[in-house]
Amino acid sequence: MKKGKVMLIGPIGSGKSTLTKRLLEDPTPAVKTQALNYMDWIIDTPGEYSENPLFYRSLIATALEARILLIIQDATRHEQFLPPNFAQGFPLIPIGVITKIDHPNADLEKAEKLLRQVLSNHSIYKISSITLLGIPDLKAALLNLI
Ligand SMILES: Nc1nc2c(ncn2[C@@H]2O[C@H](COP(=O)(O)OP(=O)(O)O)[C@@H](O)[C@H]2O)c(=O)[nH]1
Ligand SMILES: [Mg+2]
Repeated sequence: MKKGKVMLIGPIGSGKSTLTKRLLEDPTPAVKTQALNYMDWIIDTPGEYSENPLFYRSLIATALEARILLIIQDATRHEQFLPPNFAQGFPLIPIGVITKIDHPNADLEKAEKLLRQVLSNHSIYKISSITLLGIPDLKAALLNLI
């Protein structure tokens, strides 16, 4: 029996919807929406919710249905929108994911540093939704926890 869902948070364009498709092995392309998207055991949240503190209340309300908080960091981005230790505000298991590790501009060291600011010492997975590197490991870990 599943005890809760996996809620993805992260800025616009960080790869949340594409990762959702890969985890669910859904071959259809990810489309941009500004609404919460419930797909099987995953809740994909709009990037606006992570970029604008006015939406944090929505994230916290949505978290009631979740067990895992998956915090997405794009390996090609050099900024962190979320405030320090943001994960601590949620009664969920926080897990970090660095996306786009296949990208020529990926800076994994920088991405990990940015992610640690919000996640402290919790687990971080590194994945590519293009080459699928790291996806099976992440999926297995998540299914084991929910
Ligand atoms: N190179 C590369 N591009 C990716 C990866 N994941 C997503 N993208 C691209 O990044 C853009 C934003 O992805 P999307 O999943 O819509 O991000 P979201 O706004 O967080 O849902 C799209 O053009 C994707 O094709 C990845 O692992 N590697
Ligand atoms: Mg999306």
